[in-house]
Amino acid sequence: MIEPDILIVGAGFAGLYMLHSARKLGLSARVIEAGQDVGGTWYWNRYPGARCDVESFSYSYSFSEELQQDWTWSHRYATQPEILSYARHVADRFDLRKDISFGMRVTSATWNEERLRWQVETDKGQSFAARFLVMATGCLSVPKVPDLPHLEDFRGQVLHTAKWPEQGVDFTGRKVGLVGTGSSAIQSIPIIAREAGHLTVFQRTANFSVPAWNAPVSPAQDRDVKQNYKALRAKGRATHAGDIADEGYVAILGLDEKAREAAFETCWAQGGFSFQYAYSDLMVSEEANRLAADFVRRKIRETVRDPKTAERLCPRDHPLGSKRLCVDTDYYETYNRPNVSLVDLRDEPIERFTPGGLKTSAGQHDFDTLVLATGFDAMTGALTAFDIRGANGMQLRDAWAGGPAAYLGIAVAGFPNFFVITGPGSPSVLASVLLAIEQHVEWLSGLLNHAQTNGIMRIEADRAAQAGWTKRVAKGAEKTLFTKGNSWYLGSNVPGKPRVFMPFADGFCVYEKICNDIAAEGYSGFHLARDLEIAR
Ligand code: N01
Repeated sequence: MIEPDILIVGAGFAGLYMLHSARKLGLSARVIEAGQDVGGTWYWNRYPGARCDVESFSYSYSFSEELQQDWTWSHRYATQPEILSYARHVADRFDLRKDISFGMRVTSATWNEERLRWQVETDKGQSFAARFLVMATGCLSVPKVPDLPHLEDFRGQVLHTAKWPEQGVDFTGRKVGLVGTGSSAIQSIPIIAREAGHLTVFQRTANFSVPAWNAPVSPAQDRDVKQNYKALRAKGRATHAGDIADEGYVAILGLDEKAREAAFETCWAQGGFSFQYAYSDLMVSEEANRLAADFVRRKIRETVRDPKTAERLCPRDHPLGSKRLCVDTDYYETYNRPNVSLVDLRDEPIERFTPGGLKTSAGQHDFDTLVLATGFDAMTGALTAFDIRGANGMQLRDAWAGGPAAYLGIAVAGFPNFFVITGPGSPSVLASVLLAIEQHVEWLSGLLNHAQTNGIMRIEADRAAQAGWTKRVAKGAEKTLFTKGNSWYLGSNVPGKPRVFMPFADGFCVYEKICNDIAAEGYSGFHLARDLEIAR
């Protein structure tokens, strides 16, 4: 039995930084990682075209000045292999690997009130008893294969974007069917189309996508960012999106038609999330959102030559941004290729899979390779995938049967000494995730340090404080248009999952201030107990 101070689940960016921070506190730590290497999401998501659609200068650690000065990003948006090399570099640079068990999965975690430790079992038979359990399992780490009728009848190769074979897939000459039009699909479709004999995209919901305009980082740009990193990072922390990109506060409804079109064109030309970050009313006013959505629909019609296909690609049933905005390179252009066709599953629903493809209400579609770009059981999937039993034997999945509740999105009432990095109820996926991770790890390190110095052995979120926080998160989301689309933010893609908007929508800067105030008040909303107090 190994008895570390902290057991961390996951060696993605959250787990790596948590390990590094635990060591700095003088705590012993062990990381359990199912993959054979570090990287988390970037280890598993190797599909063609996988790259980060948040800019590299934001999607990188800021905690080490030496690291950010030494590492050079090749492109505005880094590819999956480059981000994976970065994670490996971090692991080596800070000598993290020696405290990571690779190829091992946690199967259960049970709180032992007498020992004030988490008893953790793994699929390799190795047991751990840790004072603190930190879930660094990621928000998008449990791939979702939907219930597709008679999928088992299909005789060809079936691939999921989030479980891509390490050796890659050669699509040359193949007939490919691809289900989904979220970020993973929108990144992979243009690349697969270039290789495949034919690609048929099966779309259920048309999605909004804006151009990435990806480009190499020039030496001058690299120099400039490195000289100004400190200020840029501070700027990022002060924004709602937690991103170093400019965050405008222009109200779309405050602009006349000419100014509005010019503003949309400017954002379009900048590319990426600036289109969402630029406006103060985009996610709160239906009218403002419709104007922006109309602009994107016009761009789709200008790009896609076949008017019928263009119309199918125009999203109509949700506000722009309510399903996560996609950022692409040549996505809409790809539908001008003669070897690409689009099937709208709203017009012709899937009836069943067949040995050679699938049959919709309109007829048979043949393919020999199926790509499922069908997403994840987001935000809670990894936390409810195995048995986590807190005080009184309560299971986390039962505690969350009506939807997740976590104080600050980091701690759960009834689950002492248990913490979630970027959990539901924190900005997480609505912020630049690397910064969201850093903020959580640093805040938690402050709490653990407080516990160390004050002899605190047991930390638990107060139930009433948690209920208040959950209400606040829901209220924040209700003020926005985020709740108006069927998205994984709401768990809509998982049948039976309670419809709860999971991220904190009021903004990263707002959230960080609340966390800091709570720390300054001596961690209000937490029960902090010394060993002796518990014994009494
Ligand atoms: O998954 P998704 P994803 N029949 O859930 C469709 C992050 N990410 O892997 O919308 C037919 O967005 C589903 O249709 P619908 C990013 O945060 C980041 O693409 O439910 N279709 C949808 O079109 C992203 O948002 C990067 O109607 C079915 C698609 O499958 C998140 O991961 C890159 C279906 C799933 O889209 C998830 O993206 C990639 C069915 N039964 C991903 N079931 C970066 O660059 C599902 N679909 C950082």
